[in-house]
Amino acid sequence: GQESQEESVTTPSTKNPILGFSQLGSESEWRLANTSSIKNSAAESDVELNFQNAEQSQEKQIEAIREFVKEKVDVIAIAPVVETGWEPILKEVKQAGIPVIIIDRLVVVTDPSLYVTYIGSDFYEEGRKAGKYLLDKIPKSNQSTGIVELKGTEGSTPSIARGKGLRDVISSRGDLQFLKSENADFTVAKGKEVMKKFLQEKGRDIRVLYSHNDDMTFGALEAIEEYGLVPGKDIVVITVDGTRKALQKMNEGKINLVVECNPLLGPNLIQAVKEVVKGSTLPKRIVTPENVFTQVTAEKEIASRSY
Ligand code: GYE
Repeated sequence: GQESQEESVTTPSTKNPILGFSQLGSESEWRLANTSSIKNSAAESDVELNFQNAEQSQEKQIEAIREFVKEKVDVIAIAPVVETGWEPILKEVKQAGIPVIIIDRLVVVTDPSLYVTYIGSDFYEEGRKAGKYLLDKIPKSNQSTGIVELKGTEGSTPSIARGKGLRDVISSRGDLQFLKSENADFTVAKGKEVMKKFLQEKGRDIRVLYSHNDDMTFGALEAIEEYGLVPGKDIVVITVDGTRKALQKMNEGKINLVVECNPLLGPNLIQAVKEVVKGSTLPKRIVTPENVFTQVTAEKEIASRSY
């Protein structure tokens, strides 16, 4: 396809494009799958990848980006840990003339020319899907139904938008009530710790858990079982991501709904890098199509999941 066309054109430079990629961390199964996808896609292409893991620190991301500028990489990709605080460093990169691709989570900037494109999921829609399921699952009643929420990293796009999406859908249902909502950083350990606390405080009033990712859900499932309740029955469990392990837990009846969020962004990213290097104009937004899984549809998906 496009590659062979490219090869037939005689270009003076044979230098492979260098991509500096600042990954935000390694907090979850989703993140590990995302990292492998990007590394594998780069390895299969002529793009040379300079990969830096910031372990949840925006400062580290900014340092890595500055280093990429010094090394004069051809393209910089950033999976930003939080949404705000990027304008100054992105201006430095722009001044150096290096194009920026934002991937996975979004940055909030007033000047849209600070990045070329944003590749990632529609997190607001994911939240809406969770909300729609809840409307169907819990029939309107005079008695209120208690919801607890495990949010992801504070200030991160998926956490903000997943929370808002669900709320916007269920807002007209006064019987669906949030008892507790806290950040648990997208990790198993934090998910367990916070869910344990929720149970100590609210006990059996908790009828629904809305967890912003699978890892926090896995921790929460342990907390629920240790408390002596049955996840999936006593507490309706809704999770986001759709790792194989989550689909397996669904198969065991412990999760009621998995809202899919696709981590396999490597092919999209490498394609975008090639286009940018060629000088093509990219759409400002590249969205990944996604599904939901119920206990009925999860089973046949398990075998084919690569993450
Ligand atoms: O849902 C979660 C990860 O930014 C979409 O980050 C990503 C989220 C994903 O830690 O598991």
